[in-house]
Amino acid sequence: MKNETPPSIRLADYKPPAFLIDHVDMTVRLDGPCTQAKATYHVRPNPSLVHANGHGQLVLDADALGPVDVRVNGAQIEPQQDRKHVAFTLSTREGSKVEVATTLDPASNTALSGLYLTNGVYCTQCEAEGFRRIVPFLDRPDVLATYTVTLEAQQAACPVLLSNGNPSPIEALDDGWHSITWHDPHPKPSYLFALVGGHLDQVRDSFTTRDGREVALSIYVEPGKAERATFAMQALKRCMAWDEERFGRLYDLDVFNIVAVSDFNLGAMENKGLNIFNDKYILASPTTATDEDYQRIDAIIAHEYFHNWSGNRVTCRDWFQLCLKEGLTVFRDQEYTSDIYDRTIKRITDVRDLWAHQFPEDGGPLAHAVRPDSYREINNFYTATVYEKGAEIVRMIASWLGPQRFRAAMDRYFSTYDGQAVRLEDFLSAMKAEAGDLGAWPDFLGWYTQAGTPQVSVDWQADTHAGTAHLAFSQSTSPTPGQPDKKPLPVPCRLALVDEAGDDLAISPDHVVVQGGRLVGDQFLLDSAHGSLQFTDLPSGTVRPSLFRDYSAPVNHMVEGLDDSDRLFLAAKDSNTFSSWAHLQSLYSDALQRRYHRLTLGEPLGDDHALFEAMIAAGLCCEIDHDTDQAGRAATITLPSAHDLARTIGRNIDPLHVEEARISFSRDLCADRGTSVVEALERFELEDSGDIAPEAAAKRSLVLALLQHLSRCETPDVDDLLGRALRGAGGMTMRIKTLALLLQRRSPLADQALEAFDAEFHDDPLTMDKWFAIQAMNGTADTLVALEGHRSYDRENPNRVRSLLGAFATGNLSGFHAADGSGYQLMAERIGTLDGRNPQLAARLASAFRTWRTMDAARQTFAQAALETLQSMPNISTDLSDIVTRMLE
Ligand code: 0A1
Ligand code: ZN
Repeated sequence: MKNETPPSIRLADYKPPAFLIDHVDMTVRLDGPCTQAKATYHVRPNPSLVHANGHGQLVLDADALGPVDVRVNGAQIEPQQDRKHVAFTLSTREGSKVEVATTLDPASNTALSGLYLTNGVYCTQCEAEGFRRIVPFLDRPDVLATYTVTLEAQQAACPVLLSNGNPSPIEALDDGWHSITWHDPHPKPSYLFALVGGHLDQVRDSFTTRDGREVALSIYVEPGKAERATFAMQALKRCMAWDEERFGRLYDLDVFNIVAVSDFNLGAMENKGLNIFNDKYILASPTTATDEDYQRIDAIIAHEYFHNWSGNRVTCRDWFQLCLKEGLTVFRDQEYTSDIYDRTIKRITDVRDLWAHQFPEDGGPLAHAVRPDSYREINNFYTATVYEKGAEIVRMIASWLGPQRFRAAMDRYFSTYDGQAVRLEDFLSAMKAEAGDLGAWPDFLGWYTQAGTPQVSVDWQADTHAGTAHLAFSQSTSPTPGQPDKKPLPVPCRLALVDEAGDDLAISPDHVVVQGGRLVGDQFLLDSAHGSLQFTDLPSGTVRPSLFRDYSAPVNHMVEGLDDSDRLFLAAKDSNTFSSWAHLQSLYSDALQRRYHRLTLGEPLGDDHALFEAMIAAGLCCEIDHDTDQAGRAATITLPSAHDLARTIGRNIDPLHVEEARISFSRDLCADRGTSVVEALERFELEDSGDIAPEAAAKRSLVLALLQHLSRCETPDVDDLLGRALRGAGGMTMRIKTLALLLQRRSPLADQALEAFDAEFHDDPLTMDKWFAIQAMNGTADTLVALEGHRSYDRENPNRVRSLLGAFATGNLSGFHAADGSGYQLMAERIGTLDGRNPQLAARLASAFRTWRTMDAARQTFAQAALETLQSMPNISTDLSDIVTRMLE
């Protein structure tokens, strides 16, 4: 049977709704398979449209609903109903009261969109189009209504009943039932609706806003897990204070609730006043959570909280504008984490993530603009491009404006569009309005509408005798699906000229000739295909350029005219710590690529002695154990990831050689400078306090970065060292990471350590996810099959599935891309099965295939076969078919 490709929805076809719904009165009776949802809508014709005949069609969205009872102004009617719509005629002369009622079975909703049951708790997920799976509605973000929601349930089954807004007192009903009414005074789109009902433990606190309003804060977790939510509560209070201070944003309800659930398709959801979280991003204790887990909890709590303004108070007109809320909110959460942790490390981590996830997306078959102009399934656009590249664009705008102007522009944006559903153009117009004397406003919209990563080539030439230097820039972007022709974008390059002492030279505008762009402060804005800076009157001595400081634009840049010794100099001396990290990374990347190509040709790997020296100097110099910048040193000696290396190689890839290039580099580093590495480690005594404070975490990151290199040595004493580090682990970070290293080097100590972990944590699913993940990342398809039979595995829980199948497909280059096609085949089988149950999850897992055309020919044949098998499944979901089709096009 031939599958039909779902029709595309196009931005150009946007039409305002014919009717508006101002208020929703809703009653949900939570009663297992007989759950009832009833809603009354206060509907009026959209006054901004001309309604000719006195009546029009109200077409409500619906999805997977049974029969719907509809009444208009009290009278029952027979609507036209198909799988996706409920339609009927309404007066356009006056408002109408529309009542709808349906019966639902939340337990059978395995797609986790709409109203579903997770571990016995009723919960909802309505973004992007889940509300229509509860009741028929104008389920689009430009229909904003206030909501009054009454929840009824048996007191014994659902002592906790939550929805958006502020609560009225709970009321006892007959027969052990009770009810509560929540009222949300802030008009909101339906995707921000939420309800929760069940047995949950509560962690309480409070926050007083700057204007003196007391907000009751609660985090609800599954029974017995409250202790693990204390960090999350601290994080919540911290980010509420930060948003007041940094962006002047205050909270606007009497209560703020967070609920942690164990079945959730993504990270968390910003429903108004009732954030619902994947419990992975709430629950933490030092014995079960890693340093990264803690930081991610901080970041995600902040992200969802910040949406209260960037997303909820000012929302999106349509789903094409998704990055209006997501890119902006990621930028805000990045700024927050930079302030509370370490700004440079945060920038390095974010840039590494961008390179690892967004660059491959932008360079492959799933490439799309940050604001796409069409989509088949919106769920597939919650991507690194919309989120992370979207945040990079906001970062460019913020740094173009500078802190004061940007803050004024954000204030303007929030006050102008409060309570409205708007477009990116509106955001940009607020930014532009505060640009003051900065000159012509750059075409930042181009960054949102054009897909693909710009390649920027820079050529550096200096004449020391003449005291002149020349920087020539050119930019181009390769075609992406549906966008063959690309235009130049405004690319801000923050730069400095660095003298022999490592100091930045003061650049006087009188001594620079600028072409193809503008120089404003330390930013050169390249806004043409080609541009240049000609410097004169430079002081004597060697001068070198430091470019794209703090990664000032999300581009792939190559610099000609700087040799290895120049880059080593800059790595050691550049005063911009991000750039000095980036110089070393570019040297590692070149060395790894060289090794890769030699491996494919069977040639000797060569010598990277000078680079090893630099690495040791930067990463391990004196007093390392008392150094305050241990996290910086760890980042400095960490190699580009295998995926990043594969991306830079680009085509005809043999993943085994990619991995071997990295392994051999660490092995040779240890052969060359192993004594220094071991000595440095010995100074730490390998005792880990397990303390979660940032300084302790920084020390762990450095120890682990060193151990990562050492673990590639074949000498058996490395097993002892890793064994000692494992035994000395005071918390989960050292424990899981050293265990992963033992596993990676197939150490005889690994099995025993895995067993001990299993014995201790087998009934703690979130912690076991780590145990599954490290094995998935270091095993084969057979390993996965064996692990699927483990007592702690659950094929129906998204976190479990991601920890096993997701970790394998995205964290195990040679396993997923195995030469015999076994990785592809197993993944395709599992994705196919999963699709019937949870299409969003299946589609997300399938996107791991996106690099398939960069592999060697034999692997491509296997990958194509796997994808075609999926594509020909008779009942393939829209979600999965959209992803697979785009990958095969
Ligand atoms: N808006 C949320 C992300 C999110 C989107 C869709 C979901 O279900 C399909 C769930 C969460 C955020 O940015 O955090
Ligand atoms: Zn978000």
